[in-house]
Formats: sequence, structure tokens, C-alpha cells
Amino acid sequence: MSTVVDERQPAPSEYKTDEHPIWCPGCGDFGVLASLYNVLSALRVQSKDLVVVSGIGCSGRTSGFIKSYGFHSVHGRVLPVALGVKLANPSLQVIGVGGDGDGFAIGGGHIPHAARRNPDFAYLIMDNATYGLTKGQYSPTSQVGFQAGSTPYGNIEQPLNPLAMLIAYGATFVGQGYSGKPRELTELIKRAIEHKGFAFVNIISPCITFYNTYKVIPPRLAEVPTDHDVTSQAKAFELALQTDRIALGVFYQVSRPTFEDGVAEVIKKAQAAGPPRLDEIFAEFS
Ligand SMILES: Cc1ncc(C[n+]2csc(CCOP(=O)(O)OP(=O)(O)O)c2C)c(N)n1
Ligand code: SF4
Ligand SMILES: [Mg+2]
Repeated sequence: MSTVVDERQPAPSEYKTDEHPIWCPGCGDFGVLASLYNVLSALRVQSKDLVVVSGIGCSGRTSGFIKSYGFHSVHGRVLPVALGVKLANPSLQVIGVGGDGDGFAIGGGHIPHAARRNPDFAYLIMDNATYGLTKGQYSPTSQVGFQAGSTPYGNIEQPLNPLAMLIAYGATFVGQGYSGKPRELTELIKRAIEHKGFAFVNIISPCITFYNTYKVIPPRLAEVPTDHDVTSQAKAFELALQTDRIALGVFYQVSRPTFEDGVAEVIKKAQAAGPPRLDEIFAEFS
């Protein structure tokens, strides 16, 4: 987190915009948005310092519901846009928000590079394991057997494991939350935003209309064990790869220099070296 925090604490409701969410009643995304309002208030983030970058999808509409600067970007391009904003003005509080389709399908190629670069912003995936906005096609996190318009005989593809993927790619903060547990989710998002570096949070956020998992998810939920060592990549993998339970909480958290800090160092060195000598460059090719 890098924002200069003002003294005044806005109430969670002050982050609401005049746009009313048009999500279906019961959509998990309401819970994520409510948690976000609470976190912004708890951290005293001022709207003028905040940029919410979202993808395309039901989840992508989130940037329109938070009083801040916002960028409802192109499908799958949350991460490069957020990285550009953060690089242009590192003092801004940047939050990336998108869906499982946006982040892991069309946008999947950006994830490893954001994770290894370690820019200082949080990326929240609202994972409903379907393409909600386009009427419930299967997504990279749909379970085998998921039946929908595009998979009338059931999904035959193995779902990917977002947590294991992000741990492998070198994200410095990896956690998982559930939209139906708002208190825990608020605490998790708060920790992600406070983390200095790239913080990834997979939020299970059911799509009540096209993939209603409200009955099957809760019995499988478990907290990350209190004695879990968040600095151990091996332990984080173990937790991410378990198949019987869905763990909620922080899986992995380590510290590494951020991309912005690295870029600032490079700029300093380049400025000290001065502009390149054109005559020397020409001499090389003459
Ligand atoms: C380049 C491009 N391809 C396809 C689409 C159509 N499209 C819009 S949203 C979406 C998928 C959204 O799924 P997800 O990211 O999981 O968001 P959700 O609606 O589930 O929150 C697709 C394929 C698009 N808008 N742009
Ligand atoms: S279609 Fe699904 S994801 Fe979209 S608003 Fe409705 S419940 Fe939510
Ligand atoms: Mg989705």
C-alpha cells in the first residue's frame, strides 16, 4: 500500500456511486463490493488517491460502483492497464478487479508477468467459475461435468488451480476468500491491499443465475490452519493442491522489491549516465 492516508475516515457508504449494481439478486459480487467498501473505509483511502481498474464481465462492472478514478478496461487487460497506472504515478492506490474468464482465459498471459514483476497493487478475481455476463459458458475454473449452453454434455476440461498458479509464478501475496463470509473477506482484502507488492486474491463469488454453487461450496470451506507458515512456498502449494477442502485465508506472503522501485532505480542510473552519444552510436555502424 502506498497511498498517503488522510486523517478523515470516510464511511463505507461514501464510496458508493450513483450507479446501482445491476447484478442479479443473490449474486456473490455484492458481498465482494460490500467488503471492498469496508476495507477502503478501514484504510482511510481517499477517493482522489484511488484507481480501480476492472475487466469485462459482471465482475468488471465493479469499477463503476466505487467512488474513485476508474478504468473499465478491455476484456482480459486489467493487469497491463493497472501496471501502467501504477508506473505513471506510484503514489496512487491501485486495485485490479475482474472475473475468472477475464483473468484466466483471455487475460491469462498477463498473470505470470505481473506476478514476477511484483508491482504494488492488489488483484481481486471474482471467481464464479463461469462467464456470467455472456450467459454462463464454462470458464477455466469450471468443474469437470459443468453443464451449460456451451457444454451441453458437460465440461470435459480440467479446471486450473489459480492459487497454485500464482504461487508458482512468484506472486508475493496469495490468498483466497468467499463472498458469503464478509467479515473474513474484508480482513483478507485489507491484508492484500496493505501488502507491498503484487497481491492476488481469488474470491469465490457464486453466480446464482448460471452456476449456483451456494449449496456445494460452504460445506467444503475451511480456514487456513493457524500454524500455517505463509512464508513457505512448499506449504502454500500443499494447501493450494488439497482437493477435499477449500481453504480460505492467506496462503503465501513474502517480501520482494517492487517493480516501481526497480524502475525508479533504472531511471536514476540512466539519468546519471546522461543521454547516449549519437556520434558513438553512428561510429558503431559506420
Ligand atoms: C475481446 C472480447 N472477447 C469476448 C468478449 C465477450 N465477453 C464479455 S464478458 C466475457 C466473459 C466474462 O467472464 P468473467 O470474466 O468470468 O466475468 P463474469 O461475468 O463471470 O463476472 C466475454 C467472453 C468481449 N467483451 N471482448
Ligand atoms: S449473471 Fe451471474 S455473475 Fe452476473 S450478475 Fe447475475 S448472478 Fe452475478
Ligand atoms: Mg466469471
